[in-house]
Amino acid sequence: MIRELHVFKEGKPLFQDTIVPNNDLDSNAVMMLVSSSAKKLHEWKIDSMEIERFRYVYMNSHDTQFIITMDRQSSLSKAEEAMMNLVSKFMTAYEGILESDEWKSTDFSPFQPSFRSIVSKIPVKVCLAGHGGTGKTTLLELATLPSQGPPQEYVPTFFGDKAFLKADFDPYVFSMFDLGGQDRFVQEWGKIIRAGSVVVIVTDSTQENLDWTKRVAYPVLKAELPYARAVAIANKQDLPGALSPKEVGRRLDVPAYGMQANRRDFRDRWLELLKSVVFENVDFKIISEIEV
Ligand SMILES: Nc1nc2c(ncn2[C@@H]2O[C@H](COP(=O)(O)OP(=O)(O)OP(=O)(O)O)[C@@H](O)[C@H]2O)c(=O)[nH]1
Ligand SMILES: [Mg+2]
Repeated sequence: MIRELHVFKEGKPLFQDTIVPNNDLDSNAVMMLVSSSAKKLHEWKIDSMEIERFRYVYMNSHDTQFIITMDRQSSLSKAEEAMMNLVSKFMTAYEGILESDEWKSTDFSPFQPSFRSIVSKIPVKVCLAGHGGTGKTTLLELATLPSQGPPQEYVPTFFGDKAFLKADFDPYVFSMFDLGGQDRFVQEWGKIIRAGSVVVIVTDSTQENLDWTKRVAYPVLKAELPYARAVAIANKQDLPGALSPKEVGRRLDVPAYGMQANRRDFRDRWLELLKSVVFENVDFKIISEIEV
């Protein structure tokens, strides 16, 4: 997932678009560092550096530095492709201006829609992880097949499934990966979740299931996606004895949100939660920082 674009020339910011801000780092200091490296690159060469859970992809063209901020683990090759695409669009529009002094007085903000349309082409990868029968496929269908209503029967998912989700998430489109949660499929998760930005840990809010999640799912997630964001779903809140979302969150060390995935009227809540996690407007946890 691409989060920001910064463009600099002679140390001056020409253009900036922040879709999801980076609140963890001192952005100005990072931009100074990255743009000074970008300046040394040959024309059309791309390089990148990683800091904590972010990756900065940068390029130099016409003595102008372009810097994309992305999630560290999302696809580098797709971000590089986006970079080539956006620099070529930028040059098509502004090459003449950059080659004279005119750039000093030019407003580059009309470039924003072009940048955002490039961002839209890379789906944000969201993974649904959890044990068999907790409600992952139910959640996937609740989000993506609203007219059918969520399924009521349990049909175990083999290996994994995937669906696109387009809603009020502009400029992002989500690619939802529904993992098979039976024990025999968990060893395959690594292949499926690569390049994920967000992991939704689905539980049925029972102690037994939380124990499984910590024992079986956590090691895979920590090994494969340490820099991804995680939230937990305390599903099946209607069943007697269900632990409260707060208690589920405490026991998993990941913020948990209550849900009843088999009920159509929970769709809005579910979509709103997904959106808030991607835009970082609710509490989440970075997987490597989970402490249980
Ligand atoms: N009572 C109750 N049942 C639910 C709820 N959410 C889902 N279910 C049911 O629980 C079962 C879960 O099925 P799935 O969503 O297919 O489970 P899954 O997590 O995809 O399982 P695997 O594919 O094996 O990993 C279905 O029968 C759902 O109808 C809920 O909030 N309350
Ligand atoms: Mg399933």
